[in-house]
Amino acid sequence: MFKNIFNRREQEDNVRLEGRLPPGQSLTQKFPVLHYGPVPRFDPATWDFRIWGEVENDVRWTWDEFNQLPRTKVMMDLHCVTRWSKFDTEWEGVSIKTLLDEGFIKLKPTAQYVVEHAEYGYTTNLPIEVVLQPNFLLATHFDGEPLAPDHGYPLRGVIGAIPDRKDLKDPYLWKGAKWIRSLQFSANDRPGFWEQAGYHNEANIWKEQRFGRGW
Ligand SMILES: Nc1nc2c(c(=O)[nH]1)N[C@H]1C(S)=C(S)[C@@H](COP(=O)(O)O)O[C@H]1N2
Ligand SMILES: [Mo]
Repeated sequence: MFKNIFNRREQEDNVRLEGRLPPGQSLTQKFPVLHYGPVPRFDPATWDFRIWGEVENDVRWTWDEFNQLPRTKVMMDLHCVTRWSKFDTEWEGVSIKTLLDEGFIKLKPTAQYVVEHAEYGYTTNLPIEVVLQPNFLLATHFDGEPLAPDHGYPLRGVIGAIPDRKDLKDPYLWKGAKWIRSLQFSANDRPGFWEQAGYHNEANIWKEQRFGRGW
């Protein structure tokens, strides 16, 4: 127990030296649960995932169909706007870039932004450029196991920072919707749940864009 506390400081010093600790963040060894509202129930018989909006063809996948899509693994550091960071987390799921490259979806040239829609109406928005980066995933698994219900089972958007990829845009974790049910491609930016509540629209972790409109 005490060993863990000292160990935490040591690990935090390490990631700071490696340039992986964004300003105002501190390392946690736990996996905090953070969301607004209740945890939804999952019914595989009625669950679907849709991609719609500025796309050539709307798609709708059942849970079985979703699980047959090509899969990707990525290691990322997670950064929550409430100042905890969790390092070296492993995610597995479906990459939007792969769906695009392999012809599972086709965008209209007007598609510029994306809205993630989750159960109970939670939404969050990102520019298309960011959801096509390797640090955004529609994730079914965390650290080799299916997501826990309160971390988004069966499917969540997740966005983190990949070490040594400072070329990518790195928003805070609220830009990954747990219990995600659809992706809407849009011609214009549509601020989501926290963004409308005053969180920063861009949410860049390195610039500490926590609050303030930014849009
Ligand atoms: N559906 C939904 N997704 C959500 C949220 C939420 O309130 N509802 N909160 C976001 C916030 S603020 C954070 S920090 C992360 C937390 O993910 P975790 O609970 O797995 O740590 O989920 C994000 N996704
Ligand atoms: Mo958060």
